[in-house]
Parts: sequence; structure tokens; C-alpha cells
Amino acid sequence: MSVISRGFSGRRRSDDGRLPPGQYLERGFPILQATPTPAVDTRTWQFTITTEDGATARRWDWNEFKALPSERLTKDIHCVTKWTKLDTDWRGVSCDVLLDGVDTSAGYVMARSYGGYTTNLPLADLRGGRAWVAYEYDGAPLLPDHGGPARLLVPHLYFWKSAKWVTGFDLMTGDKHGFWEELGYHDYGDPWREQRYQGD
Ligand SMILES: Nc1nc2c(c(=O)[nH]1)N[C@H]1C(S)=C(S)[C@@H](COP(=O)(O)O)O[C@H]1N2
Ligand SMILES: [Mo]
Repeated sequence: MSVISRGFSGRRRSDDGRLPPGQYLERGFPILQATPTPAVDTRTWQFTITTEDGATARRWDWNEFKALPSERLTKDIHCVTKWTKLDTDWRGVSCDVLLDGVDTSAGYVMARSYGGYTTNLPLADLRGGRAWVAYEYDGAPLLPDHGGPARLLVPHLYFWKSAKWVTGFDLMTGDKHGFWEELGYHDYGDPWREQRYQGD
């Protein structure tokens, strides 16, 4: 932090405007999950993309996935339980790379995970440099409790959309509920519009 980043309130200016409504600043990295951490072996790991007709359009094993072009990025993340963590540091493969050339007219995606977790998103939100399949955190392999070996990272939506232990995307013509959405969480989940629950 530079000296000029201190505003008159004494708060770091870099935090100003970065907390969505109803969120508080978290300095640790909480672990939140509906099921125990699954054992995911990179020797059998795979990531697949299926299109709306059920066909498998893309498949990578771990070595193929790690050979894809990756990016290191710094993002703020926002959990619906009201914590926000600033400047989290990741490496991952952009979903633009994963979806490149996939022939589809689907509007939605179900992300699915080892262990059975699912979450739905508009396909457009995985495009445009806004979503990654991340496999490093703070310069080290992503820990299993945080979704390692690889998790979805969609920082512009509440963090439940960032499926840990992700194993692929199923492209869908219409929207469907994933795990938390079926239990009442919002279909889209924009933290800046406080879309926590269905109807928000
Ligand atoms: N597979 C899977 N992914 C998941 C979840 C889960 O229960 N299972 N929980 C979600 C929720 S609610 C949050 S807030 C984040 C938490 O990620 P973290 O444990 O790395 O902080 O993971 C999301 N991804
Ligand atoms: Mo969450």
C-alpha cells in the first residue's frame, strides 16, 4: 500500500467501494462446503464440456489441462454468508480458452463437481475474461479444502458459483437450478445487486 492510499477516514482507499452491500472484510480464508472434501486424484482427473445435445465437446486430462495457456490474476471474492476477501491471488485457465470453438447455442451452464455439487450460470458469464478454472492459490497448488486440484473461479458472482473440485460444464438451452439454487439461492447471484436468494 502506498502512502497516498490512506483517505481522510484512515481507511485504506483501496478498500473503498470494493465491499458490496451487506458484506464485511475478511482477512482469513474461510472454508465453506456442503459436503466433505472429496479425494480427487490428478491421475484420473478429467474436465469435460458437454453441449445441449448431450455430446462431449471437450475433454482434458490433468496433463493436457495444465498445458493450456494460464493466467495469474488478483480478484476480490464475495461469499453470500457476507464475507468479502480482497486481492486473492490465483492461477488458472480462462473459460474463454476452455470454451473456444465449442459449437453451441446454449444460454446456460451447469458446472459440476466431484462429490456431486452443481451450480448454474449464464454461459455469457463464463466468457469475456471473467471466469477461470483455477489450480493455484498464492503461487502454490490449490489446497483440496479450497477446491484443489482445480475449481471454478467466477469472482463477479457470489462465491457459491465458484464450484470447488470442478469436473466440467454441461451447456444447457434453458436455466436449471444447481445445488444451492434449488435450496433457495439466487439463479444469478450478483453481489453488487445483493442477489442472495430467489426473488432478490
Ligand atoms: N463443490 C463445491 N463447491 C463449492 C461449495 C461446495 O459446497 N461444494 N461451496 C461454495 C460456497 S457456498 C463457497 S462460499 C465457496 C467457498 O470456497 P472456499 O471454501 O475456498 O472459501 O465454495 C463454493 N463452491
Ligand atoms: Mo458461500
